[in-house]
This record gives sequence, C-alpha cells and structure tokens, in this order.
Amino acid sequence: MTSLFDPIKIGDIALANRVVMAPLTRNRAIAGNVAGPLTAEYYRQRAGAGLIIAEASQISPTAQGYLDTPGIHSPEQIAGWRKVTDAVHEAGGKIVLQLWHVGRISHVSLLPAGTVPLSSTARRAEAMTFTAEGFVPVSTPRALRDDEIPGLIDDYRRAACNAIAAGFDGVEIHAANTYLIEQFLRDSVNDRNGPYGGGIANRARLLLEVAQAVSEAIGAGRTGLRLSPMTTFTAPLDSDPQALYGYVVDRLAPLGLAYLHVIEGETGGTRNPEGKTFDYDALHRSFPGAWMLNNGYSRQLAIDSVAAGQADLIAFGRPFISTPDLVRRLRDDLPLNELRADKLYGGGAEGYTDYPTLAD
Ligand code: 8OZ
Repeated sequence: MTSLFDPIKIGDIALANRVVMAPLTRNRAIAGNVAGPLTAEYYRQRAGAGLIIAEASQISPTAQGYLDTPGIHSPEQIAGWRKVTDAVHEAGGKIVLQLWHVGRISHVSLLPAGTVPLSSTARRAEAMTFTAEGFVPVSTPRALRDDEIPGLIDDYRRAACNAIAAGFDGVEIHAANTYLIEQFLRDSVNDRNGPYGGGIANRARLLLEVAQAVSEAIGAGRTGLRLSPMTTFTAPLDSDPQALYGYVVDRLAPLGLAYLHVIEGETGGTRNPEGKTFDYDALHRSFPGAWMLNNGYSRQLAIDSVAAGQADLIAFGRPFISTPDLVRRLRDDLPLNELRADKLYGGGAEGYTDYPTLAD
C-alpha cells in the first residue's frame, strides 16, 4: 500500500513525499511586486513538503488583481524568486511557481495606467478585491479580442521560462478559482462568439493552448495545472461541469503533464457543497500523470486517499501556513499550531515566518 510519506516522481521532478504545500496568496511582496527575503525564509521553513507550489504570481502587469502579490515578469522579480528557490533547494525541497492571470478580478488602481481588467467578457464580476485603498468592488473589464490571445499565450510562455530562470523546478498553470482561464471555460461567464466562445471545445481552447505553449517551452514534465470544477468564488458554476472538465482532462491527458491538481468542492470551504455532486474519480481515470487532490484534508483522509489510490499527492493549505514542519507532524501524528487568520493577507513576519516548528 502506498503511503503519504513515500517518495514519488512526478514528470521530471522527484519528490521526497506526497505532502504538497498548496499555493497560498499572502500579499507580502516588496516594492516592484518582488518576493523578498521574508518570503524566502517562509518557503525555506516549509521545505519539508514533498513539493511547494509557490503562491499565484502574475505573468504580466495586466495579470495582477490584488495588492502586493508577486510577479514573474520583470528581472527584479526573477532575482527575488531566485533567492527563494535557492533557499528551498538548500533545505532539500522542491518548488514550482503558480502562473496567474486574474482576468476580470482586478481593479484599475492595480493595473498599468489607462488600462482595465481583461477577460473573456465585458461583464463585471460581483466580487471585491484588495487595493491600496482597502477592499473595493472589482472594475468593469474589457473583453479580449481574438487577435490578442496569441500575445496572452506568449505572456504565459515567457512567465514559465522566467520561472525556470529563477530556479523553479516547474510551474503550475492556475486554471482554477474563477480567474482568467476559468472565465473562458465557464458558460456562466464566457459570452463570446468566435473561436474562444460558444461550445465546450471553444471555451477550453485558451486553457489547452496555454498548457501546450508552456509544456513546449519548459517541458511537460515540469508543467502542472490546477482546476476547481465546483468552486463559485467569483462566478457561478458552468451549466455542465462534468462535461466541461471531463473534456478538459481528456484533452490534457496526451500532453504528458507532470501533474493535475484538483480542488474538491468550494475552494477553502466545504468539500461537499449541498445539492452539487461531481465525479472527480471520473477525471482521475482519464489522466495518466500524477493526481493531486486538495481541500480540507485531515491527516487520516490524506493517508487513506493515497493508500486507496484515489490520489498520488495531497495538497494542504492552511495547515502549512500554521505549521512549517507539517510533514513531520503528520507522520508522527502530532498536533498542529493554531492558525492566526487575521495575519493571512499582507503585513510582515507576524503570522508568516514566526510559527514554531517542533525543533523550536
Ligand atoms: C485568496 C486571496 C486572493 C487570491 C486563489 C490566488 O484563490 C487566489 C487567491 C486566494 O487562487
């Protein structure tokens, strides 16, 4: 029987165990949206994870949607991330970067002067974002023209190459949580005509072109992708999630990606939204790479899921924030530190790099 604590090779990346640190937005980038020394220390402390998925990072200036999130498009950002990856590698860990375009979940104050958020649609989301002025409603977006899509795909490709230049072991394409790629996927948001709107094949086209471009640029064995079929964070569900995400996974299967990362239920919320069922195992059966599941896993559920072959890897979010040495605590069945929920977003070391390990 496979153990959560057994090593595994996912694509080209060899992991010491199957406990993954989920990507977690912490809004602590320094000037220029650079990952600073505190961020290097934060990830170094968590290098016991089999894999760290570093927080969602904007692929271009137009891809940002919240204050003080890191980017992966400038030389200074690459240099900042290099210190992070060196620290994690020196501590024996592996780390990939999550590539992010927020789409319409942004505010003009966070974007290049004179620009508005970009999406599949010109309809504003019923959502808030965090800016220098605090929480504000997101701005009304502009629908990307079809002739702008190749440039967008180039931004993903360049960001992936930048991540490799910064020393990451790979990247995770963020196609979850109702950001840009999911704004194309779902018929609840995408109101386009033409090659990127209408039926499932057209709505999935951007995701598949991004996955193809990134895989070609840095190797499929260094490329993962995250989905959240039942998350309603800033947009309603698709009218037929099983068909949509089933199609997506069928088309991703031949690319040879290192892994697929699937959030079950509502991201950060219930694993079983009332009245909404989704067959995640059906997706798993059609994907040949490593299968990573996430959302509210307890120690026992994680151990059982890996032992039963339902998942190859389990990603933990909040437990990794509070407990840097989470793998050791899970292995020895020891209690975790308490999470300081008021320190999740923004600020400094408090609630970021000051959680104790057992060794402390
Ligand atoms: C929390 C706050 C801001 C962004 C996601 C990147 O949900 C995020 C995010 C989470 O994927």
